[in-house]
Amino acid sequence: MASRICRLLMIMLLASFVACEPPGVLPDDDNTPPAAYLTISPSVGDSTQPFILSGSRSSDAEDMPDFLEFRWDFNNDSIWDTEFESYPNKLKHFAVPGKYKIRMEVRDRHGLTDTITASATSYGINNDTSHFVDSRDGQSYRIVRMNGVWWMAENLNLGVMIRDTQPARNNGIYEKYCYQNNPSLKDSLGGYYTYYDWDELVNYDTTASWIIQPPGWGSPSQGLCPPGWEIPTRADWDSLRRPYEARGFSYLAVGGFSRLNLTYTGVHVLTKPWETIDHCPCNFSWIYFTREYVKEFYKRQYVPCPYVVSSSYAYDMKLIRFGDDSVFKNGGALPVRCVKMKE
Ligand SMILES: [Ca+2]
Ligand SMILES: [Ca+2]
Ligand SMILES: [Ca+2]
Repeated sequence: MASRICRLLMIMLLASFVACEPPGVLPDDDNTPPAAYLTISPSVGDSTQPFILSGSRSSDAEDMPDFLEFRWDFNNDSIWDTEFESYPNKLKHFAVPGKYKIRMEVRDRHGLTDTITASATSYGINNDTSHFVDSRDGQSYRIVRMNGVWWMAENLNLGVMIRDTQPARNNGIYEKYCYQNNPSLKDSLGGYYTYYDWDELVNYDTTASWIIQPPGWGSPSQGLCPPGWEIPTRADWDSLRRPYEARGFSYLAVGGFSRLNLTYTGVHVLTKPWETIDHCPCNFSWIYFTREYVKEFYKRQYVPCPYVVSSSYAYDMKLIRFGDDSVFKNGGALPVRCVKMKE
């Protein structure tokens, strides 16, 4: 009799367990693990940048997203750095520069889990900096190494200033223009060199170094750059830009962590007032000479036409043919950055 009562109690107890299970939840046997999905935005940033880590696109066949829980291992050392939480996002700073592998685990209501990793790169101030003295006139330039290439971190300032009503000439004198005919702005702006026939900048060298070459094949073109330095090619600008694209222009601009201090500038059109609206000396617009050739009709003959590299906005960097309206017709003057010749 006692054992019957006991069995009855057992059955009632089991029944109560079944009855207590919330409606809509499947028995464990039919449950499947969730699928982890992790995004990090941005994936590259500086050490002041908040990174958003988000598991919100994780899913589960049985559970609504709101029922999933997440925990985090911010340095992928297999030690969880948080408990399970229902909120799928984390905001994280990486104060020490480096590449971080982040691990996230998602758990459904039955305790099944899935993990995933993703990477974020945090960078700090570029300490690969130095100084360089131009042996021709003793001027010192700050230089920085970016992606293996040494760049001048100031605009070239070689030569004597001529007023902006006067074209540069092949007279054996290095000639430059200065913003508003004011040479005291060297520190921020340097010199401007005329494109008038491109010749002053290339120092009237119309010989072999200026023959048309496929991109990346051009022989070194010193032009007015210091000995051992050359006018950047498109490939140089690309190598500068691409690894840093996600960092935004602020990385390259004045005060940016690259210390390249790209500044300014716009184009100075000879005999016209300096542009102050679209091309103000400011941190958001700059145009520099670069060495890139396309054989095209220019000035009544087919010549290698150099391009200039420009940026106006955070992610925008483009090459413009100098004769385009956007750079103004009939020449003009532009600042120059030089890169160290590759060995
Ligand atoms: Ca599930
Ligand atoms: Ca950890
Ligand atoms: Ca000259």
